[in-house]
Amino acid sequence: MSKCAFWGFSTMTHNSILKLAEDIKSMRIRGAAEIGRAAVEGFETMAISSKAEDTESYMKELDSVYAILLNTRPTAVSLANALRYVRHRVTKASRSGMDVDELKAITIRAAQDFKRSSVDAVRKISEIGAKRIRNGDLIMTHCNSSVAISILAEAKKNGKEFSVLATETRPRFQGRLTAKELSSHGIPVTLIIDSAARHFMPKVDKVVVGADVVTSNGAVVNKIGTSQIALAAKEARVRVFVGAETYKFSPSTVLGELVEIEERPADEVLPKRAQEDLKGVKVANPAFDVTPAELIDAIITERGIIPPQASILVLMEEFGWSIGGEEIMKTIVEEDV
Ligand code: RUB
Repeated sequence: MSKCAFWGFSTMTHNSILKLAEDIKSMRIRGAAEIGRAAVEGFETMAISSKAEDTESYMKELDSVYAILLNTRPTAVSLANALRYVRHRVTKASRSGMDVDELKAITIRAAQDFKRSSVDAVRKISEIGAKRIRNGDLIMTHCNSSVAISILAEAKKNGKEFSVLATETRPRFQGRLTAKELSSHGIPVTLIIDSAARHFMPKVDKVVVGADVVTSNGAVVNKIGTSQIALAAKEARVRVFVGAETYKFSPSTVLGELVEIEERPADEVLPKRAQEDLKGVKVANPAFDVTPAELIDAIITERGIIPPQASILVLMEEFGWSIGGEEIMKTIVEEDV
C-alpha cells in the first residue's frame, strides 16, 4: 500500500502538502505570522480535495498533514498553535458525531477563521504600536517582522516622521526585505551590518521587533541577534518593544518546557566551496535566540500592551487557566492530542 493510499488523499494533494512543507522549511515562506497562515492553508487544501468517505479516514488524513507540517520550523510556535487551532475544532466536531462532509466544512471554516483573526491581530497591534512612535524617532529593527513593519507603516500613515535603522540580519539577509518594505512606505531607512547595532544604539530612541515565541515568563524568542540588540539597548537606556499576536504565546513553557531553537544548515553561513577551504572547521547556525523579559519593556499584542512579566496572564486568559486548577495540564496534554 502506497503512503498516499494509506493516508487516503490523492497524490496531488500529498505533493502539494509536501511542497508547502518544503517551502516553509527552505524559508520561501517565512516569518512566524506568514508560516502560521500558510500552515492552515495546508488543511484547507486537504479538506477541499479529500476523498475520505468516513470520519475515521478523514481524521487520519488530518493527522498526517498535521505531522508533515508541524516540524518544518521547530521554533515557530505560531505554526504549532495554528495547526492545533484547526485540529482541535475538527477533533471536537468529530467526537460530537459529525459526518465527513461536515468535518471538511469545519476544517475550511476553522482555517479561514484562523487566517482572518491573525490578519486582524496584526492590524490591531499596528494601531496600538503606532501610538508609541514619536516624531523625530530613530527606530532600530532586526530581521523581517510583518508585525514590526505594520507598526511602523501605520505610524507613517498617521503622519509621524521618523527614520529606521534596519540590521541586515545575516546569514539570510532578511533586513534587506525590511529595508525595501519600509522604503516603499516612504520611511527613511538605513541598512546596517548586525555587528554595528551597539555602535548606533546611543542614537536610537526605540527598538521595535517581532517575535516567533513568547514564553510564559515573558522571554521572547526571535531572530538570532535580537538578544544582543536588547542588551545594547538596555545599556543605552533605549526602550525595546516587541509586537506579537497572542497565538505566539507558548502554553507548554508554563511548566518549564524550553523552546527548541532551530539549527539551520551550515551552508547558509559558509558556502560549500568555502567549507572545503576550511576543512575541519565546524559551523553553528542557530536561527533564533532568547531575549529575557528583563531586557524587554513591553509586548504589544492585539489585546493591548503588556509588560513582558504579564505574559502568563495572557496564557491564563487564552486557555481559561486558574491558579491550582487542572486546566493547565489539560491544555498541555491536549496539545499532543
Ligand atoms: C523571522 C523572524 C521574525 C519573526 C516575527 O525569522 O525572526 O522576526 O518571525 O515575524 P525567519 P512576523 O526569517 O527565520 O522566519 O512578525 O512576521 O510574524
